[in-house]
Amino acid sequence: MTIQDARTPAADQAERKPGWHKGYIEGSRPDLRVPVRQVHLTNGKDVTLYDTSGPYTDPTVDTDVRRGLPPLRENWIIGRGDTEEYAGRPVRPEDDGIKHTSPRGGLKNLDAVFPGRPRLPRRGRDGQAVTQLAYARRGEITPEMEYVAIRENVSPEVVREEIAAGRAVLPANVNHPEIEPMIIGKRFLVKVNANIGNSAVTSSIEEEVEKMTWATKWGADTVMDLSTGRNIHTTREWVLRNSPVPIGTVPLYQALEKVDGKAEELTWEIYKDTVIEQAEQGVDYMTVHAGVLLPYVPLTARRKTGIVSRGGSIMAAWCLAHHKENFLYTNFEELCEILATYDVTYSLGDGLRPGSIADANDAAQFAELKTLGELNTIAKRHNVQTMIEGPGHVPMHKIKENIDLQQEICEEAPFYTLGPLTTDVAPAYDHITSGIGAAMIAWWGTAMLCYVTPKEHLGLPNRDDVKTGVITYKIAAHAADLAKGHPGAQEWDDALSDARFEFRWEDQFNLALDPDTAREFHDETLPAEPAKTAHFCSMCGPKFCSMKISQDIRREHGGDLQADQIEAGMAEKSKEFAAAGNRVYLPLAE
Ligand code: IRN
Ligand code: FE2
Repeated sequence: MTIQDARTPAADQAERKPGWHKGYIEGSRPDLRVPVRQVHLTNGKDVTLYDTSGPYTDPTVDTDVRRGLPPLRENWIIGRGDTEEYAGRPVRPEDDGIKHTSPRGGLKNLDAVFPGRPRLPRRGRDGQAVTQLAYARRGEITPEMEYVAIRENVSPEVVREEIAAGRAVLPANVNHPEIEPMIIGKRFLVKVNANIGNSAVTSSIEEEVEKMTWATKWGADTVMDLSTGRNIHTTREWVLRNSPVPIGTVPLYQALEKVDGKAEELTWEIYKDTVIEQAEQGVDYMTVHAGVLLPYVPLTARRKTGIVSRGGSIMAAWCLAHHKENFLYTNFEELCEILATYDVTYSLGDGLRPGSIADANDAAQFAELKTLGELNTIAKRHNVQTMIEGPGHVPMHKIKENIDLQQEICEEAPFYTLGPLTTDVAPAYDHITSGIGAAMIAWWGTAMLCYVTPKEHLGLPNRDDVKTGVITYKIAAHAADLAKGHPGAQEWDDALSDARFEFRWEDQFNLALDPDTAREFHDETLPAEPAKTAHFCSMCGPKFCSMKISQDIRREHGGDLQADQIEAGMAEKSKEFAAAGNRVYLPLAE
């Protein structure tokens, strides 16, 4: 495997400074280059890590948020010859149905923002399904499939099979050519989604794009834009044109804005228009709360915390106001046809997920899951890629039942869960209460984890909360990858352990999920530069360090030690220890 180096100039490459840089693994065609994070260790070895940061970390790519990212997949999409450009429906500030206050968003601004990109939307020719699922079922390995195969270290045929069987999804709207393809399925690395948005006031393109790139910098595999309020269309356009990862949305939120927040005024037509508007823009997957059925609503009456899903409560309110069945359910087939022509992936929403430990695994939750199973079958009939959303708040002993039931009812479609939070008693620490549940459920087969930040239940996450949420979930995901034995997962741990054992501090930092914080913590107590190569850390001090003692023994007695030699070495160390006063912690000055 050859990895192209993105650094310039060439002289720098020869120098091989420790640290890391962006590299690319080339596939079967020159325009298929899979990004990786190449960590250069001080011992001359390289470690190759999965990279979600996009062209922003490639110094040879001149990124400009006002131009958008290069349309990486454009030639692949056009080359298939099954999509066409069409006039679409321009969304102007006056007719997107949302009351704007200045500065106005909409198409006018977009023309100014992305001048080089006349954006006539594409869709499947004659309404045909242009989905990765349709191709996989026909036996075709698309460039997108080859791309994720390289990323995941598996064969392209495995990717095709998993997609064809509906066990994996490759979210990639034909109108979102900028993304670096990724795959969600239990045979692959566990993925993490970060939610952004919720800002009432759109600040600037730079700030909106920054929220998304901040999450992908720390490892978010997808980002959901849950923005509400004014300039929603423009904000989403900025995010889409600059995102290297698939973007998800909940179209119901924007539809609700169009009727001034009055759920009972929602109609299928308004909803459908919103979905088409977002599909034209390039949204890769959409949460659809079609499983919240009228007869299920009373099942939540005696719950401790009722309906906690935003989308779920909107649809429940609509159902009760009209005493009619959920219009997302009754129009589901038509919705499938729309999604198939853009290759938008379903994320079937869990509108009745439990919002407390007491409500976990109750009748309402599992009734909805059964309906999601039916909808999954219908979606597949229309060649629409589908994943299933899951809870929520679930105590540890009730987690396994969730994934087992979902896998059975939904024919192994990828499960995408929000945590679950394993206890309700730790507001401000719900990234941890949920990280525990996330690690467990991912180990048992959940394909993607929706992050929870420390601000869950309390307020809007800031920059630090987003980072903490993503890192917490990367830990849960990687712990599951290890337990599942994903090819290559343990190499990362082994490289870090070696660096730790050999006191290669810089290598430890560069291999860490969060190098900045690791370095900062180390520097708090041992700031001097030589300390980074010193054979101790401040935890044990220079005279007492288990790793150092083991190394000393090895050095003195050679690598392959017999039991009695180890015994002897330990006895010697014991003597040294006693001579130094039998103190576990020695002051550094000694
Ligand atoms: C993930 C799993 N279950 C729910 N989610 C996420 O919650 C979903 O992907 C979306 O980001 C958000 C939707 O919340 P409501 O509308 O269900 O509360
Ligand atoms: Fe909650």
